[in-house]
Amino acid sequence: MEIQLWREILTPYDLAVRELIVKFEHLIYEHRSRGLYSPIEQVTGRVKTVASILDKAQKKNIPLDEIEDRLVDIAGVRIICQFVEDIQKVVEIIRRRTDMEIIRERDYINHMKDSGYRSYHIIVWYEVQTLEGGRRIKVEIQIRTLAMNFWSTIEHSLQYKYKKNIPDHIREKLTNAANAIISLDNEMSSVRSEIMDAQNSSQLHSRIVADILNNIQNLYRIANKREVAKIQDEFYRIYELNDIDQLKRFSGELDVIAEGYRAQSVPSSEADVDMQGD
Ligand code: 0O2
Repeated sequence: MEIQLWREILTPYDLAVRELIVKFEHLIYEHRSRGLYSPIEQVTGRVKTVASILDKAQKKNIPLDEIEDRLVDIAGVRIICQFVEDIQKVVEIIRRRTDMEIIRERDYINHMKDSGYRSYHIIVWYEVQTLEGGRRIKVEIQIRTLAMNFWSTIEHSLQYKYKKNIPDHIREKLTNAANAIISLDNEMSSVRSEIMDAQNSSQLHSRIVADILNNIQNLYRIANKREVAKIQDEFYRIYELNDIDQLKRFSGELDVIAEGYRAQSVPSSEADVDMQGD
């Protein structure tokens, strides 16, 4: 058998994981920057350690030179959602993407494993560019709720501690906890729209405040300092009212003032540009 240079073998997997994290995080950003609720809450990823690869190959009787063909989770990305309903939304997003091709899906949400494990798994082909050209990499994407992730993280650590032979009394507690997680996710789903509204308005609030402060900062450079100080005092007064409609109104008025100053300062700068162009 050829000598296996693990660092070289794993480099494209590392690239795939890092690229996919950026792409899924960008989806969060796209949703939030448009004021939309993001079905993705967090994204993490990892390349399996060599020890874990060797363990799994041994357990599944996979010859070392077939590892890359037969192990599908050397590269793993985990997408965490707030609500069970979000999982299917993320699955749809992945199905629509053209930069990953689905090899297979496993629904451990509706078909919980005997251990109590719940998660949605999608194995995809994903292409990375390396010095040798394009390489198609298999990546396992696990999609689950925050609560499911909490359970599986704890259970995974216990599996590691007890070398997969978790004592019965602990197994029983884990089963109880898995049932509690189902109830917790169901309870959260029943107040999903209220929670989403609360989060959306909190994001909207932060965006309006950021816009106002940005306008004040810009005005500070071009407007009369006393007028800007008055605007800032007015902002703090309205902020304390804790009323989003008042903040929106103030932000709109400030936009008009800022636009007025911008309009005043444009002719000279445009003239500068025109002169430079001549
Ligand atoms: P690690 O350490 O997380 O990498 P397959 O050949 O694909 O049919 P496989 O790989 O066992 O067989 O597929 P499966 O069952 O879909 O599991 C893939 C991964 O899901 C596991 O990878 C775990 O990360 C997770 N998983 C599956 N079952 C359980 C479970 O009962 N508890 C926990 N905590 N996680 C689970 P690895 O390589 O086993 O582990």
